[in-house]
Amino acid sequence: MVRKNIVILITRKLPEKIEKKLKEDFNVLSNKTDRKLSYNELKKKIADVDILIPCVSDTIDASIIKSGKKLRLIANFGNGVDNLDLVTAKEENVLVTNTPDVLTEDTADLVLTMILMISRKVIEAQKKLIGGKWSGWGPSETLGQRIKGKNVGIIGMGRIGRAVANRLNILGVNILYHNRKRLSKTLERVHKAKYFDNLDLMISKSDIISIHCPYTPETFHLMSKKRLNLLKKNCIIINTSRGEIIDEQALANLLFQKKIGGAGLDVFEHEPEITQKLFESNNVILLPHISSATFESRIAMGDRVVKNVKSFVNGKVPPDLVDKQYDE
Ligand code: 8YV
Repeated sequence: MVRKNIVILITRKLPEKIEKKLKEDFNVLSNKTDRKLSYNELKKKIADVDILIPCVSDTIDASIIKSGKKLRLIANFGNGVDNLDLVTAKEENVLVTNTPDVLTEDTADLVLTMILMISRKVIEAQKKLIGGKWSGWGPSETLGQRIKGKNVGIIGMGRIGRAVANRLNILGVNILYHNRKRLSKTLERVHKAKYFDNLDLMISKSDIISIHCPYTPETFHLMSKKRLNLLKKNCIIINTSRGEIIDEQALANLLFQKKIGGAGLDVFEHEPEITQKLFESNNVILLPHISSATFESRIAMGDRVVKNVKSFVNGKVPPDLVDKQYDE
């Protein structure tokens, strides 16, 4: 159904195929250069917009939402919604949708990649070789850690946490998990996962920790300086969720002083800024927020956005209404 009176603002350049689908039916304001809109640009542009399609790089706060006098739907291109002021959206009768499910497997793949690479010090080993510092095989050269039999603590056992557990089960590790709600007995059996109500206890037992909870006011610095000090000497910490969940400065200090085994970080507390000490630490993988960066995932995320927009315009409840989620 063509509804050219409906104005949609897409803040970043989405896959061509996705933008085309929206342009066929609606009046779309797109961002051809993909340059991130400044706060003021966004505030100005949103004035005549009915539907906003933002990304994780846009902060949609109360003032922006209130500037959207006609705004009725925020169809986030992404799973996490910490970039949006959900309370104000609700107060202003603006519905919010996201793109769950479709980036789960790709994110879990990246987690596994980092766990394996860090455990076996792949980056360090390659640096040595490329840097011309390899003088040949030695019995104690670049020794890593065996994965099999290790304890992996998963914080947040929602879709992504469980997809990570599935992959790790094949490697013969022990899965420990902490979650707001305990999983059903059946799911615990499927994932061979042991529940820890006490996060500190789980952390102190884990050889590897992977973070998969959403960023909310409750999870800000969940991995505080105090908690980070509970990590085992060789512990590896992986974060593909949100940087704000870890006290980045405290983590960087531990890594720099070699008090833990390593870290794989795809997200940072003040993106795109990164704590300098992380660059100077050994056995870290630092990635520019690429956990869902596959062609397949971006198209699937876009399709989810289109579905949410179209059902909203057709007067139906959008399938990925955020209000109905977040109870895992
Ligand atoms: C996406 C993410 O790339 O979906 C999320 O929550 O963090 C990322 O993997 C990003 O959100 C796109 O807006």
